[in-house]
Amino acid sequence: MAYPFKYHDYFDLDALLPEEIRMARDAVRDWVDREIVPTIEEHAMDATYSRDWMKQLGEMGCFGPSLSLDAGGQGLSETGYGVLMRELERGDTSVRSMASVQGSLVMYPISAFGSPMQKEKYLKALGAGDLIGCFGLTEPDHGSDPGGMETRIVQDGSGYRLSGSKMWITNAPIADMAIIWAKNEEGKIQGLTLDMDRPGIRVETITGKWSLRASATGTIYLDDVAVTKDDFLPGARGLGYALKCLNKARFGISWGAIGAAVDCYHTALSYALEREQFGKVIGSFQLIQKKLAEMITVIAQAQLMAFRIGQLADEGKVTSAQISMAKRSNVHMALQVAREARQILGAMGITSDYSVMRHMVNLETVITYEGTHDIHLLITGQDVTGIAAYK
Ligand code: TGC
Ligand code: FAD
Repeated sequence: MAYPFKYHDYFDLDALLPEEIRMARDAVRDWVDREIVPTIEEHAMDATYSRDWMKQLGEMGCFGPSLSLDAGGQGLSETGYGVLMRELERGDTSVRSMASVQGSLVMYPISAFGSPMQKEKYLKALGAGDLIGCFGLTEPDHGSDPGGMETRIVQDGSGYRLSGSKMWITNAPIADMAIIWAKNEEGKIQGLTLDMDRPGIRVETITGKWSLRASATGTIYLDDVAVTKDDFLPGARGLGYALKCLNKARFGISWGAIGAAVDCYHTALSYALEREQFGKVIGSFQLIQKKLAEMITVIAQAQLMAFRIGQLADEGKVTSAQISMAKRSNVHMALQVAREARQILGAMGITSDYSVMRHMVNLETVITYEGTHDIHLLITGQDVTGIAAYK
């Protein structure tokens, strides 16, 4: 095994992967170890990122890996997509977020709901990382309830005008184009593609984040932006189409969170086997072993859930409720593992000498974006009772 210690796969699930996915996994693993691990603490401390990451992620096929080659993807399975997100998030959630947004929230809707012109214009360039996309659904007053959005498309002669604002948008400050969701005059939600250099678009970077510090997050202000029917995603009319994109990204997150958890576990295990107190390594104390044993148990459970939803997705059978359960459960698991790992490291756990505090604060975003922990619980509640308790 190439990584006998660093990568923890208790039930040897990766042995079930076909060779092409293991090769893609190894390429991404090596890149994370080479490019991300040595620089990420400094980027996170300084709230910076490297634009080169986008191009390099494109070269490795990390954007929409399960989309077809024609659609800018790699033609891998959905499981393959999950594996790559897991590898990226072992480095940092910010990097996995870049890939989630570009592949699942920008390329996927264009490939599934776009016009031939939109596909031609954007897909290959996005897949290669030559263009950067973002996805604007959330608004200042509408997060969990995107159906209440206030961004509007109104007819203006032969064209239309788009007005409103989108907040908390990953990659907005560096994006060349956006997928924007807005209501038309009949109150129907419509998806659009929008080049960010259009007059009337202004982006403000959100500063002061303690989480996802190596990711650019912004607010997009849309002030009477001129759009035409050619900008509409012809196949995306209704909130359900935005939610279909979220299913793809949530699936990737349910795998990605495992990467963050594995890195925290690995760090804690290594530390516990070196750090001595009372004349012994702390890993010899029962309470530390209890923490480590419970951590690897919940990681293994999450890996099993991720593999199974991967299989279901590959068979075209996975439901959005199953994805919600996996997103909620695996992100919660990762946050618990990060918190336990931080305790094992004692005071060192709060420093940038180790990755755990960074993962821990990143996971505070992951448990909120793409549907909060409680919204996903209510989706499960609705799935099992048939009653929506969130409205
Ligand atoms: P509701 O009336 O239940 O549904 C509206 C229509 O959508 C259908 N639907 C779905 N379709 C596909 N996939 C899903 N997961 C779906 N869930 C619902 C539904 O059947 C209905 O269809 P139709 O034909 O009857 O019209 O909608 P609602 O307004 O009551 O809301 C339901 C709720 C609360 C579950 C939903 O709004 C929700 O999931 N809220 C959470 C919002 C969210 O996750 N936002 C994420 C923003 S993007 C982001 O965070 C990116 S971070 C990326 C990164 O950096 O990695
Ligand atoms: P709110 O919806 O205001 O929720 C606040 C609290 O109320 C939560 O605990 C929630 O669970 C609870 N709550 C809400 N409704 C109910 C209910 N019915 N029953 C019980 N409890 C409820 N969005 C995008 O569109 N694109 C992006 O690229 C993007 N990137 C993001 C990046 C970062 C770093 C962050 C932090 C967020 C990002 N988001 C993005 C936004 C994200 O999806 C929202 O923050 C999320 O959906 C929650 O919305 P909110 O923050 O407005 O919280």
